[in-house]
Amino acid sequence: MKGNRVAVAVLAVVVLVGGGAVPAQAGGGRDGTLRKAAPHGLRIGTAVAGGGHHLEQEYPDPFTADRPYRRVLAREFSSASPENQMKWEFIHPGRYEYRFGPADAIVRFARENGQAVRGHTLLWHSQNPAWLTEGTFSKAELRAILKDHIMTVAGRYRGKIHQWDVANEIFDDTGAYRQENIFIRELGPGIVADAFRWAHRADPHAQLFLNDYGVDWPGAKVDAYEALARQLLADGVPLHGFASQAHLSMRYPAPDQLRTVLQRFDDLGLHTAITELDVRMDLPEGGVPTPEQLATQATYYTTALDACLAVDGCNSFTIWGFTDKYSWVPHFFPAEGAATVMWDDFRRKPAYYALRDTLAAA
Ligand code: 9MR
Repeated sequence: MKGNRVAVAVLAVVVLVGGGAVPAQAGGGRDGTLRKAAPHGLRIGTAVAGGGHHLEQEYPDPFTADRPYRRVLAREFSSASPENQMKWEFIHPGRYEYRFGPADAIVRFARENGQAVRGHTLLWHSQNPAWLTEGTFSKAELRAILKDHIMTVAGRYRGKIHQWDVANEIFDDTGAYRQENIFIRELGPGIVADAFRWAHRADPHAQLFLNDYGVDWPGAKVDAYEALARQLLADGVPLHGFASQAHLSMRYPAPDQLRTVLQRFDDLGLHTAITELDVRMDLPEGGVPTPEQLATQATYYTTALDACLAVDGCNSFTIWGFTDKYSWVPHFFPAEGAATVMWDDFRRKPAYYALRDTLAAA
């Protein structure tokens, strides 16, 4: 899909040697953007900030209130992932009550700006409303509740969603089904296949994904996903993709095995994607990263991007927010931060330029 990278590199050299006026990195000049630099067929996305941890901050809703933020969002990205606005607790606050306004606004904005939307998420153990987790339901009721939710939410955005994270974080690190997931605990793991079937019925054009963190290297969790994917495909379940969220920390090595992981799912005929990339680091006293830290961070970002570029069916590359101003990281990892590609005022970090150059060269 993204062509033979060696051939592209050779072509670039030929252009340079030939002395032609064509810049070697067409999309990567000073005024380029990530979306313009990206090769055909690869969506470059970001989380669209709102809900979740933002609700506890003093600033107003980022997506609706911060105009410079919206400008960068429109300019730089060809895909948008509602950070919290499509999650159960946000979009389905009462058993018979849906709140679509904020998600509708993102879908409209995306359409106006030529952006795809990644729907996030339909089946997850976290950020579920109390009426669901604390209610008393029979198994039949619970099943009907999940089906109604998926048909209603995926149905509302039918034809407008590029990819849905249908099942999010369903395995723990040992590869066991997470028992915190109310649907899996009460109804058994077979509910995962049903969720995909319902999502496909609601929106036949959306690519339906498994999505998780901690799958950037081979191990029990990746094995569990591969086994599940094989089973779902063998059973004719509409599964179309596997995604690594890729929440990375510089406390651990760069994700140099991510390509191998993605390839395993590509080999099954699935799309792959990076869906929530960020790279957090321990901040020195004063809170400002050193130039060395920023350079290392850039290599983590490009290692993840290179993994996607190297795998044919990897068609979506999303960072989990583009500015530190709104990042979830410091609120969940108090000693770490600076995880995104732009400072609070949207000035670009080395990681931004590294991504753009890598895209332009691909
Ligand atoms: O960025 C999201 C933050 O605003 C929420 O408070 C948090 C609650 O769990 O969820 C964050 O997004 C998560 C995503 O939905 C799933 N993968 C992990 C992300 C980071 O926690």
